[in-house]
Amino acid sequence: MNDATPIDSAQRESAAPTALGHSACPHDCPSTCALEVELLSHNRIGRVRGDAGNSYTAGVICAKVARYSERIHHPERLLKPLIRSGAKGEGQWKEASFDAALDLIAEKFEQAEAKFGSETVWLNYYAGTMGLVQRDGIHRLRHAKRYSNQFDSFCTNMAWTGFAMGAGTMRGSDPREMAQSDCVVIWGTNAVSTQVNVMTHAMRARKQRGAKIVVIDIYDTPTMKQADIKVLLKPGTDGAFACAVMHVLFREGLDDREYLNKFTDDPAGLESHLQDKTPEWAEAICGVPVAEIEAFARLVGTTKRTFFRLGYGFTRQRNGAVNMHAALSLAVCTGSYQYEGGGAFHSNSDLFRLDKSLLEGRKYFDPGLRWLDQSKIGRVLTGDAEALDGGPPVTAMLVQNTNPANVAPEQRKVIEGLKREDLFLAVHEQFMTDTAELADVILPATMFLEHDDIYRGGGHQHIVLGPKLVDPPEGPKPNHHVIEELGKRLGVSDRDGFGLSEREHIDIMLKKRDLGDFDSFKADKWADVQVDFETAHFLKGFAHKDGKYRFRPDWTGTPAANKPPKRMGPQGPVAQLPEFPDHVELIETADEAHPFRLATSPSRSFLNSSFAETPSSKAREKQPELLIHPEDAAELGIADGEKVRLGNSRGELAMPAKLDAGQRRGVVIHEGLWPNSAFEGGEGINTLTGADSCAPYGGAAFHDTRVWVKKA
Ligand SMILES: Nc1nc2c(c(=O)[nH]1)N[C@H]1C(S)=C(S)[C@@H](COP(=O)(O)OP(=O)(O)OC[C@H]3O[C@@H](n4cnc5c(=O)[nH]c(N)nc54)[C@H](O)[C@@H]3O)O[C@H]1N2
Ligand SMILES: Nc1nc2c(c(=O)[nH]1)N[C@H]1C(S)=C(S)[C@@H](COP(=O)(O)OP(=O)(O)OC[C@H]3O[C@@H](n4cnc5c(=O)[nH]c(N)nc54)[C@H](O)[C@@H]3O)O[C@H]1N2
Ligand code: SF4
Ligand SMILES: [Mo]
Repeated sequence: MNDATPIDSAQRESAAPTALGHSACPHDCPSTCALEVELLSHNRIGRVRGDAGNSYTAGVICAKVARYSERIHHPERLLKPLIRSGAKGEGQWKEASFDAALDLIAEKFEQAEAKFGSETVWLNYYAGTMGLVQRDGIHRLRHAKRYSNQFDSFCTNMAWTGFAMGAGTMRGSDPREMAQSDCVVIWGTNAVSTQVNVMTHAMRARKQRGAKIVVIDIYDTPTMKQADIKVLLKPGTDGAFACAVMHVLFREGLDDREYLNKFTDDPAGLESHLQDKTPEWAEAICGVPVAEIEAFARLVGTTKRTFFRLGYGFTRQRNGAVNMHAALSLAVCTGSYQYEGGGAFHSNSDLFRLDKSLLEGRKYFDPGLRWLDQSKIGRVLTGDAEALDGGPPVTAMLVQNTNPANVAPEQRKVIEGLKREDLFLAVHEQFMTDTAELADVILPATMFLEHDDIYRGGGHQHIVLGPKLVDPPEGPKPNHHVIEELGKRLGVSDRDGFGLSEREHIDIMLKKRDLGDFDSFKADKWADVQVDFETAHFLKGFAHKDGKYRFRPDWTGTPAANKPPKRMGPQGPVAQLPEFPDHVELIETADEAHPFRLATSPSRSFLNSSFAETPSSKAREKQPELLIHPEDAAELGIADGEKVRLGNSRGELAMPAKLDAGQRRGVVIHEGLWPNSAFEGGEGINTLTGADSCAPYGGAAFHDTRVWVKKA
């Protein structure tokens, strides 16, 4: 059965699973799992499972989504529009009708525009749902109204930039091929926690072929605990490690010279550049002993079918783009792309090619209007002239599908800005988040099973449909509804792209791509858009004009999804980027005043700031903690479980220490985006992280923060 069937009232009473619905996980996870949902009634769900018929999901999903009934039927879900009645953030609200709340938002937007011009309005959005219609439809209103543009920089910038600099595009070997590998290198992604399906395919290779699993990370993550070989780096040093490995490959003749001559720009130049990038040189930077560097080089140099699964985490450093490019260059050096089960993969985002121009109102897009960098929201809202890009102050906002008061760096500035008396803040949300608490108007939002949408799997190759399967409670409305209704009230509902339903937008995107339509997708559940082996493995050439991989990237000249618009120009300390793969000391290196390096890695049971409200996720994660090496703790006189303080120029926090020898000395780890209220003092982990741009195409370095730590 492919969709929800009508349920009679007798079945409704019994609460027994009566039907299965099919959907896609909407959360910002590269796995984008195909889901089977038990439908208990027209408005209640039971268990959620992975669809066994989908070749990537293969029947496996994470525990938090399996228990989605906890989230969708949560007693604290926002159900009524709320209008602030006390001071900002005080928690006093009066209820309103949805229409009255929309009227008020439109009125405030018009007033703000009359005073400061259209760019004073910021529609701030991101990745709460990854559905194309509900996530990206907000741009239709933005462009039609000539509101400020948003530069997206939270997530993909360094990773995609580094990869595209080398390969010229964002795709790679079919991730399902991992099962055909003899060695799977899981690099800078904590897949057990953040994209569990990587493990399904890697473990198949181990079981069926005796493949070795190598994990490269900065601490002993749940993924590293599963590894045959653990490579434990200091944060921000992957470039040094990759260079030394390539040095050994050249030194011992383990590079594939014939392949390099055919498919790469300058193998001789690379070899000579790597002359002094010895394992001894790298050990001093990255902490990995010479013998381990050499052993890893020999393993990947002699195992033809080595699959490099490159993650996001290791690129959340100020030198992240360089490190991604270095890791990819290593995969190219071995010639691994020539073999089934070999090559490198990061994301398939260039495979999908769904045309969103009507949905996003591209016709009205003006790149010359000012750009606001989402990571610099704190600077924008506190009047930093550079962050305001020469435009007026932001005095009216709709925040939809994101939680900047929690997830954005430089949190003190973000909160200070969101609390400004002269800022009108509307928030469209499912829960009372840190951001919603500061709103003037809150609109309740539907969840994915309550509206229609379509999803792309960045970590695989499926486009998956998520049709409406259950009725929402009385109150919440989809993002699409809010955008359409504001369009009417703000006088742009006659523009192209307005006036269509979610299904009509989905039909238009699918038809343009010859992929059928909403109804055929409802029967098929998904489409597999994988390209052929030779294309995926770049055996017809890499995606640069001359078909050659770039060991010498053109750091500001390569088109990539995240290239900042002309008006913004290249970002960060571009002049310091190296000619060839290298280690660049652009990171926040530890110093006497800040002897520790902090990474703020995702936790298994939260997804960014989502799921921090569900009972089973809360029970699993227990409390915010700081992982610290026992020898560091001993020096500071800190016992396990004891409260520590940590801080830097941006602020300070307190939390219990957890003694753990899983990382190198001088490295501390905090897992999870806990609500700010989970900390004493009410400030969250992003109080400590910085919003300065990474070179060359921007991005936030969430795992690259220097701090002091002391006993509280
Ligand atoms: N310290 C630190 N900070 C980080 C990171 C980190 O690793 N460390 N990771 C960064 C990364 S990679 C990312 S992508 C960002 C993500 O940051 P966000 O995009 O803000 O991500 P979420 O917390 O997943 O989702 C935000 C909100 O969207 C809401 N939401 C979900 N679905 C819908 C919907 O259909 N409609 C509406 N209106 N709302 C909805 C959820 O309830 C949630 O409160 O965070 C970044 N911040
Ligand atoms: N459970 C859960 N799943 C998630 C998320 C979540 O918050 N929770 N977030 C989702 C989102 S938005 C994204 S973008 C993806 C991200 O998923 P991943 O690609 O897995 O990226 P991260 O989780 O940020 O980091 C992965 C690992 O990189 C490590 N790391 C940090 N710095 C370095 C370094 O310099 N070198 C190396 N080698 N490793 C380093 C971190 O400690 C972490 O263990 O996950 C998605 N899935
Ligand atoms: S969060 Fe990731 S692993 Fe979990 S169901 Fe969604 S896509 Fe799959
Ligand atoms: Mo992300």
